[in-house]
Amino acid sequence: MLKPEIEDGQASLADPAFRADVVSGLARRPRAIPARWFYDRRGSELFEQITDLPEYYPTRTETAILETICSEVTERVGKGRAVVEFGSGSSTKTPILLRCADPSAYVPIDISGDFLRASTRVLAERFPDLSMYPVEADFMRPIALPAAVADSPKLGFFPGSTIGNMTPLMATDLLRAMRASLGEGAMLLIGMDRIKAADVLVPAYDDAAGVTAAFNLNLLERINRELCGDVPVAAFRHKAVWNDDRARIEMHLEATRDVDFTVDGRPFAMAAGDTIHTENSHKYGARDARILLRAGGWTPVAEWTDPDGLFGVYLAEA
Ligand code: AVJ
Repeated sequence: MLKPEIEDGQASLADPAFRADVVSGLARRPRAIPARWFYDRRGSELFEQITDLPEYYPTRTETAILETICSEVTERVGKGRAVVEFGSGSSTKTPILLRCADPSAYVPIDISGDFLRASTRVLAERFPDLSMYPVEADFMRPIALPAAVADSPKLGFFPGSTIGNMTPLMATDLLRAMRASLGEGAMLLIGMDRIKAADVLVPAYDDAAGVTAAFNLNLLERINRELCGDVPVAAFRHKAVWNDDRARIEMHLEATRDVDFTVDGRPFAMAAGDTIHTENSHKYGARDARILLRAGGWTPVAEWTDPDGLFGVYLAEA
């Protein structure tokens, strides 16, 4: 999920989809802006810092699991599959899999062509003999994979608990789309963060050093930078709450006083205590994960966790 941002995020380059999501998200109740907009250059840097925080266990835990299980995964799926990664593959987890799975090809899929090209270039230096076919596409919809990998069985790779950003409805849609994209005989290796005590979960999203707060607040700064906004960022505070009913961490930006501001020339008002919902991070127990996979058209065949049961990695077949 760590993304090498290319452009500088100047106002002239505002993405029309960002504009539309922000304007409609601020107009709706409850206010909500999709989490994907966190990742401009600054947001990607801050996310990288989050992954090193003592409180943020997911990245280091999943990386350790993948290192431990990689040869077992290869035994189960067989060598020579085409590895298809959903996301641009700029994390440190991709090389772990590519090193041991001995794939016939590597196909990273990402909606941002810039991220995709940058991370593929970095990986190509490390794996000069591996054919790589980056695909610029929205992986929420079924994708036609490059003809060069048509005859190889596929191993889908979706690490990072990125699926946790989606509601279960969106997540099952995505799993079905992945199944359709990967075709007959495909397998899927996917990471999902587990449900655990709120006093472990909440600090992971509200760290003592304030990095996650800066990450969340950067969304407002990005709005000001790219959408000609005048949001008074200092009047907002980062909030992370565990929603036990929906088994998810929610991040919000809460107005600490009444505020008026404009974005893209449109006026908005918030009262003290009003929030903008900026992220969901759903957590799945092992059974929940299996049910989610089955609902998405996949049959779970193996699962692994760390010694503390913090994070789950699942292997499923189409
Ligand atoms: C990249 C979506 C997996 O939900 O844990 C980290 C993003 N947000 N801290 C997560 C995130 C706040 C992260 N994912």
